[in-house]
Amino acid sequence: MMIFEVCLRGNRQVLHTFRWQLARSSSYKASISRTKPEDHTLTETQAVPLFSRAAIGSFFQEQPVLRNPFTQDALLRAYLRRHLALQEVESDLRTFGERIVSEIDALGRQCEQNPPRLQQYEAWGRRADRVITCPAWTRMKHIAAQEGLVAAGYERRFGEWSRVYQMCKLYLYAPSAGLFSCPLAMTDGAAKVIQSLGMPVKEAFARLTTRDEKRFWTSGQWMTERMGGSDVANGTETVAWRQEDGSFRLHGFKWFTSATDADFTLTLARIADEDGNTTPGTRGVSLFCAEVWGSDGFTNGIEIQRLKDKLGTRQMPTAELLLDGTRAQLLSEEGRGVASIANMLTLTRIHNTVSAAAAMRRITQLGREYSTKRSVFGKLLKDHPLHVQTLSRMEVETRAAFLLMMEVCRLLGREETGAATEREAHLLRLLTPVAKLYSGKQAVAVVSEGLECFGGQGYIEDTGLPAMLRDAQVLSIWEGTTNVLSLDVLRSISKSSGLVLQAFFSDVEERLRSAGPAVAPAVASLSSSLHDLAKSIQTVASWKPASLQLAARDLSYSLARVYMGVLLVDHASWEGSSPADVCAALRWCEGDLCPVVSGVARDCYSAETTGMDAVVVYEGLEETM
Ligand code: UCC
Repeated sequence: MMIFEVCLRGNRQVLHTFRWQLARSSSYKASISRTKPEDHTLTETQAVPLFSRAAIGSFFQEQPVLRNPFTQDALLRAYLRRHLALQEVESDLRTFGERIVSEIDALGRQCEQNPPRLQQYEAWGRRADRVITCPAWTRMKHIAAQEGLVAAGYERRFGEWSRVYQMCKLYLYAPSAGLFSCPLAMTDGAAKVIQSLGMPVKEAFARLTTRDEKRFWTSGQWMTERMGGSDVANGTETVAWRQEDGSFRLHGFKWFTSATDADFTLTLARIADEDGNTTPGTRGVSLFCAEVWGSDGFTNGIEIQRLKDKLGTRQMPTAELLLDGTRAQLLSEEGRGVASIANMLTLTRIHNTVSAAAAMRRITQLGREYSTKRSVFGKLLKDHPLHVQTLSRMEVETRAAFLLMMEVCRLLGREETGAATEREAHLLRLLTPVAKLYSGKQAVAVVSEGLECFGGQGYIEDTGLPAMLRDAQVLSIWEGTTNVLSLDVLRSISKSSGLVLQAFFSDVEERLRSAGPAVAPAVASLSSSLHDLAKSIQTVASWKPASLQLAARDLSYSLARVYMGVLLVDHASWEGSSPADVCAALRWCEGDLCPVVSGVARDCYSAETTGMDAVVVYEGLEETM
């Protein structure tokens, strides 16, 4: 925008420096162009009326508006029509969508703008260890209980579809939740663990799964220690000392504890024997639970060292904790800590997938809405085919992530109600890490692309858009990074002696057999990818672990892309599908579905390749050390 600086000189001295937009008024343009540079003199009457508005111009871009995320989501509504045509579910989600627009979204913004603080000491020196959160965060907790965002998964009002119903609510909620979705994920995971261990702490379970906002508890998940991170089994230093009453006192340092204001937590520690010795490795790790706060309002033997200064998720307190005699109860069998907390990981990884799909859906909805009101180069964005192509690519990614997320939730619901076949149980085990690792990456890419749809405004804090990207970035990190989850995919294959892959192939083949003619090119592409994938898997199956691990990420991506493609085809083949469903399936299958196939064909995972990678990465490192 061109701005002129003009000095006004009148009968008095120089008055002010004024700035105005050259382009605002054509009569102005004409008068300026007739004026020589040295004659830029205006009377005060001429300049001031313009200055009062013209300095910032009269054009204001209409901003994107959040509309009811349920009514705006054609695929979600179609999915429910197809699988769970219940008026009660639809009307609850519609009402909840309205609540998100009218109340929850603003609370989420308030959480972002008023991040938690740590009060370490009281004024007179006594340790306080209090996490001070904003009123909106507390309100989120009440809303979560009222809406049954955890409870719905345990009440099982819709039988095997209860998880689908619960996760649909969370999917609508997550992008407006100010990250309260995180404590809810861990609360759900803790309830699941307690249930799977035969309800050793009934009162805690009741509180974690209640709709009563006064009784509702959230849970933390303290797994990460300074040496740990991904390697929980070797990095856990916390020691548990047995007490006479059968409880334990924990001593250790937890390096990364999310939603530290939680009421309750699950955590890992090594039980010390009478001589104070502990067992190393995974066999030494046991699972405990503890209440975080005492009835006096002080912590249960916990010092909060500091709150983490994070890229995103700033709405939520994440802390370093010193456990200094924290009273805890043993939950798992001794030495079965990692295996027992795996149920929590399954749940939080599914929640992560829900949040990833939800972030994609929200940015795509906003970008689409904005395209109908932003005009550039003489027409609305929606009339620029290149822009629509970008939105379409975002939409296709979102649909693929959504369908995979729903499938995992459907399988979880079937498993929990005893309805799952053996094949479905295997699929749930395989698809949980596949969905988490792939959707986490997709969310970062789609949200980043989405920010571009708003041009420079996508980079401006008070639009709320940058926070979406910051918060998306964590989705590929916590609950297992992409590589750790790729290794979990290998773990699921080896632990099941390949049965998870058999389940995958038979399910995919079955779905492709019932695909409709409208998606024939997609089916052809999927069939040929499936054939190549099977051959590649046969090849890598005989490899040594090191090469197998090198192929793990590409293999996981291939499983994700093929399965997403199959779900898109399956949905598009339903008699109630829309033209958009068909186009999305066709578009998805135009891409490279199986990166591992070309990797195997080009011998990318051999020992020599490892050498090549190291050469590329470490050139010059010595000079800088
Ligand atoms: O990051 C964190 C932030 C919390 C915020 C939560 C937000 C949630 C999302 C919200 C959305 C808004 S908390 C920290 C997260 N940390 C991790 O996720 C750890 C990542 N590391 C791994 O997953 C590793 O692979 C480990 C810890 C599981 C590796 O442990 P081990 O002991 O070395 O591995 P093993 O020996 O293979 O497994 C030990 C046992 C085995 O069982 P058994 O003994 O019966 O054979 C495994 O089969 O654990 C079992 N196991 C599993 N079972 C391991 N992984 C799994 C699994 N995924 N499913 C079932």
